[in-house]
Amino acid sequence: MNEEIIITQGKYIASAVRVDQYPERDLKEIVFIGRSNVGKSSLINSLTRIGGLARVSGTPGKTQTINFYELSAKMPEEEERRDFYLVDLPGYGYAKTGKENRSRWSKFIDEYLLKSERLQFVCQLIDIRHEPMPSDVDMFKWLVKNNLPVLIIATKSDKLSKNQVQKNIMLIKKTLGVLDLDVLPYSSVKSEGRSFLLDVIGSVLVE
Ligand SMILES: Nc1nc2c(ncn2[C@@H]2O[C@H](COP(=O)(O)OP(=O)(O)OP(=O)(O)O)[C@@H](O)[C@H]2O)c(=O)[nH]1
Ligand SMILES: [Mg+2]
Repeated sequence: MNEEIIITQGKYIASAVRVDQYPERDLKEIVFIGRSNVGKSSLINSLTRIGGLARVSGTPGKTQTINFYELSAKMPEEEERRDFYLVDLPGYGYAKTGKENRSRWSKFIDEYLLKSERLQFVCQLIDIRHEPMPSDVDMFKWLVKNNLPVLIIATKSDKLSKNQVQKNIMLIKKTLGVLDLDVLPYSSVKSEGRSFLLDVIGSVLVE
């Protein structure tokens, strides 16, 4: 059985640091958030299977604006495509040019997260290899406090054994303080977790 949604197109559409720069179409949005270097841009590329769509770098702080990608999805048993936006955010917990820049980033990120009426849910990415950092915990609590639906994605799962993946998922739940939280292991290299995430996206697109 293959009832998966299929991404038929993906293109970069806009970069924004202000509300008037957000793209015009009234499409549903799914946003990716996480520390610098956690793998947000890589995940967007793996999901769309368009290499180089979002720029990936070994240097933290690559993404510095809110970047919108417009995707088209072919749903099972539907002829027409459904368009939506994936939104890539700058990483938190890192600033190349010091404190001032860091606070400006978080302000326009907060503004986006709190004001976008198109936002369906937030994927918060956490590196599966390490215990969540204080900035991860702060961000998670802030999202919950502001009633934003969150899916925790534990990235770079290919770097650990199956056993370690399970152990570290427990550690993530404990550190975030929610033991019955859903945490999705994800590997952009091996596409692990991709079908699950596409299913979740598919379900919000048909709502
Ligand atoms: N092994 C492995 N490496 C990954 C994976 N995802 C990302 N990486 C690597 O991690 C580094 C950072 O990836 P990015 O996707 O640029 O991270 P980002 O979160 O967008 O970073 P910023 O834009 O700086 O916030 C790159 O060297 C990627 O190749 C993964 O699933 N597995
Ligand atoms: Mg990035």
